[in-house]
Amino acid sequence: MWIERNKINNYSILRVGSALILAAALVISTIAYSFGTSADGNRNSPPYPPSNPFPTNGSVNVSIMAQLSWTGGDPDNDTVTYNVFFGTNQTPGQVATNISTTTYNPGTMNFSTNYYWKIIAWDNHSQSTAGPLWQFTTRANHPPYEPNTPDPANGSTNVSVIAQLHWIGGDPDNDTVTYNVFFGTNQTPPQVATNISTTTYNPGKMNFTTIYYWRIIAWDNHNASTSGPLWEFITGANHPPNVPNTPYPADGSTNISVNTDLSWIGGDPDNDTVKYDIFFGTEPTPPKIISNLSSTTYHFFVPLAYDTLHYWRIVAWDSQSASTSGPLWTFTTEKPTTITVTITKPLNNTFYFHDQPLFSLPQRTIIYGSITITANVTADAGVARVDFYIDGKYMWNDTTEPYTFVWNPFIQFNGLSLTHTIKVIAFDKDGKNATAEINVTKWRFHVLPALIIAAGVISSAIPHTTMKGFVFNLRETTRGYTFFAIRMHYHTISLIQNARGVIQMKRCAARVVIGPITIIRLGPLHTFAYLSITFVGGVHIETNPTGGILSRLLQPPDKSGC
Ligand SMILES: [Ca+2]
Ligand SMILES: [Ca+2]
Ligand SMILES: [Ca+2]
Repeated sequence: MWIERNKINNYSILRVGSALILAAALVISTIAYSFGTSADGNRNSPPYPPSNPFPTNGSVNVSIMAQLSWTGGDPDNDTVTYNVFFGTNQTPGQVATNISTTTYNPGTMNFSTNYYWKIIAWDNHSQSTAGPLWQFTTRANHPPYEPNTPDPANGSTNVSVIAQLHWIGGDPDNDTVTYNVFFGTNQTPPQVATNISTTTYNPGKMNFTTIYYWRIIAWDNHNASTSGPLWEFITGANHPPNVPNTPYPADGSTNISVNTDLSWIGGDPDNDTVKYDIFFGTEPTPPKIISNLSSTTYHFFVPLAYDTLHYWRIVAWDSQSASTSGPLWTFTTEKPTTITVTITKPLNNTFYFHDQPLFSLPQRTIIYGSITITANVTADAGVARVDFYIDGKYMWNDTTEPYTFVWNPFIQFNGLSLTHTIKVIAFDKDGKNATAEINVTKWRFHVLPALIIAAGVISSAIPHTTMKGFVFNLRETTRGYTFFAIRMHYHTISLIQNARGVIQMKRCAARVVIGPITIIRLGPLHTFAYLSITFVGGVHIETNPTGGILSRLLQPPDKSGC
C-alpha cells in the first residue's frame, strides 16, 4: 500500500511540476502579449472588454424587436470596431464584422427563444478583447384575450334597432389587435367586417323584434387569434315618435310677426322617418291644415292675422304608423303697425304756377313750371324711405323729412296726354308701405291762361299744327323750339279749316308745344334731325320777296311760324 501511495505521490509531483511550467509559460506569454508595443513605439493596450449588454445577460421576456447594444471603447482612445456573434446556440456564428457602432439589429427574433451573443472588440493596432458570452430569452406570444363583455349583452331583449355592437378585446402582450365581426340573423352569422381596429361595429338599422347573432374574432399582429363565443340578442318592438317639442314661436309667446314660420323638434327613438301633421288655428281645438310634412318647419304663404291668439299642435307619425301628439301650443301675433302717406303738394283742383298755388280749379290740377312734390308720412315703425314715381317711372327717393321731389322735367309727355300720374310710396322700417297718387296736367312752356283751362284735350277748338320732316340746327329755348326746316310736311287743324303743305329751307319756331314730340338726331354733330312736333297755332309762311307763295293761314298767338 505505501509503495502504491508513493508511486501515486511521485506521479502527482510530476504532474504538478508540469502544470507549473505550463502556467509559467502562459504568464510569460500573456505578459508579452499585454505589453506589446504600438506602431509609434508607445505601449498599446487592447480595447476594454465589451460590457453592459442590452438585453442584459440572462434577461427574459425580451421583445422580439429588440436591438443589441453594449459598451466598448479602448484605454488609448483608439478607434474600436466590433465583431458580433449572435445565434440560438452557445457558439453563435459571426453576424457582423468591424462595425463601428455599439449596436446591432438582429431583425425580428422568434418568440420564446434563447439567444446567445458575444462581442469581440478590435482596436486599430490589431489588438482585440473578447467579451463574455451573453444570453437572453425572447418573450412568448399570447393570443389576444377572448372578446368579452358584449353590448348588447348576450341574451338581452328589447334592444334598440339602432344599437351598435361593442365588446372588450385586447392582448396580454399589448399587441395591436384587430377584429373580424360576424353578424346576422342565423346562428352561423356571416362575416360583416374584417380587421377593424375599433371595438365597435355599427350594423345599421336592424329589424324590429328579431333575434340577432354575433361573434368577434380577435387577431394580434403576430397572427394569433382568439374567437369570442356566439352572442345573441333580440331587438325591441317599434317605439312611437318622440313627442314634438321646442316649438317656435315658443309656447305662450307674444308679439310674434305675422310672417312667422312654425318650427319644432321631432324625431323617433328608432330613427324611423317621421312625418308631421299640423293643427293650427285661432280656436283651442285647431283644425288640421297640413298632413305628412317631412320637414320640421312650416312656412305660411299668407301673413297671419294681427294681434290674434293662435293655437297649434304637431302630431308625429313614424314609418311604422305609430304616432305621438305634441301638446297644444299658443302664441299671439304682433299688433298691426300703420303707415300712411298723403301728397300735400300738389293738391287736387289747384293751379300751380312755378311751384306756387295760384287759384282753385273745378276738377283738375294743373302745374305750370317746376313743382316740389311733397308727401306727409306717418309710420309707427319709423319711415325708412319715400319713393317718387311719375307715370310709373321711378324718379327719386327721400329718407328725411320733409319728403320731397322737385319735378322739373325739360319736357315730359305721357303718351298723347299732358296728364301725368304722380305716385308716392312710403316704406317703414318693417318693410310695410303705403301709396298715394294724384293726376295732374303739366305744362312746361308758355301758354295762355284760357288755353291752360281748356287743356288736356287736343281738338280743333285749339288751332294747332303738326310738322314732320328733316330739320337743321334744332334748338330748345325757354320759349319753345327753333329749327331750320329743310323739308317738312305740316298739317294745321282749326275750327275754320284744315291746311296741309310742305315747307322747305325756312327758319321756323314752335312756341307752345303740345302733344308728343319726336326728335331723331342725325349726323356726326347731331346738327340734322328728323322732327315731329305739334304746337299751338298755325304756320305763318313769310312772303317770298320774288312774289311766290303769299299765304296767311292763321296768325299764331305767340309767333310760331316759318
Ligand atoms: Ca489600444
Ligand atoms: Ca399576443
Ligand atoms: Ca318608431
